[in-house]
Amino acid sequence: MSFSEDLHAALAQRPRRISPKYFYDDIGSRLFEQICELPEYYPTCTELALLHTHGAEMAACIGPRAQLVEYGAGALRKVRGLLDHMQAPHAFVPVDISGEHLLAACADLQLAYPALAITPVVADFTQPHDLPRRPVGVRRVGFFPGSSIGNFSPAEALSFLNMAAQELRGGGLLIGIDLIKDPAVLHAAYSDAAGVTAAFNLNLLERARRELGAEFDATGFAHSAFYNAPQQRIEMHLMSLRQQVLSLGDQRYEFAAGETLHTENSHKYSVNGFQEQAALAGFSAGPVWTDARGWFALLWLTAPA
Ligand code: AVJ
Repeated sequence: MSFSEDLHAALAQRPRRISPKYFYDDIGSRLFEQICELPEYYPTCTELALLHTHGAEMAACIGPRAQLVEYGAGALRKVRGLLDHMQAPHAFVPVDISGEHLLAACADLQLAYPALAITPVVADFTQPHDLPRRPVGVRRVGFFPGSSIGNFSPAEALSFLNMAAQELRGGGLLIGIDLIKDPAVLHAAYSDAAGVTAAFNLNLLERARRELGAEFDATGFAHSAFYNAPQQRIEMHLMSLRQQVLSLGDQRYEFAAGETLHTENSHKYSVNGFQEQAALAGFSAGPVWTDARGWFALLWLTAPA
């Protein structure tokens, strides 16, 4: 499905919702990198600190001669905390949907690690994809940082874990998850004072204007982010501030005042809860690294044999 097809489908259904993967055009990817620098957005700095402090222990779990597969590679900053300690890595295989961004990040990484074999794969890792073959004696290990798995519903998370369990058979998975915490902390992180998250959310509509010629009044939509406690997730919406029409192609989509386009879920987990999900896919729980505040965790999961 293309952005155009998915956006039409999103606008035609009720409630209206679209995949957060459409946030990440060039401008959106840059806005996300700005989010990662925000004082309120704790996941990135917390996870980087964990990788920095415990990278050697994590690399010990990964083991020698590993083919390290990163799912949804962004700027490739985090993997450095592992590469600095990995013993004779066989290859690094970042998989990302945004080809240009991926290749630029790989070029940067190669400068810092000239001896490393980097084999980028441009693909949507939630769909069937090919990876470079794994020679005998090479362990394949997954790296899924950033709590990106939080974008999936629990059912989608399980199908990702099932796919990963097959792909990483005999190896393991190092995964970052955002932990359940005071909603006030979450609200600040997803509605930052500088308005960067709002711009990131609204960029979805701006992207539709740029790429698809959508017509609408940008001042008619507001960023809304809140913690849905029973569902254990942050929800982001674009909320129409008044009755208005958004035109896309030859369709006119009417919004009532207060109506929303649901753009993202970001699920929060407990360590135990996540380990139980992973066990359903055949992973067994290993070491867990978490910060002193208990806000974020990196989990080692051993893949089935
Ligand atoms: C990239 C999905 C991990 O859920 O925190 C950040 C995306 N959205 N601020 C997250 C995001 C708004 C982020 N993930």
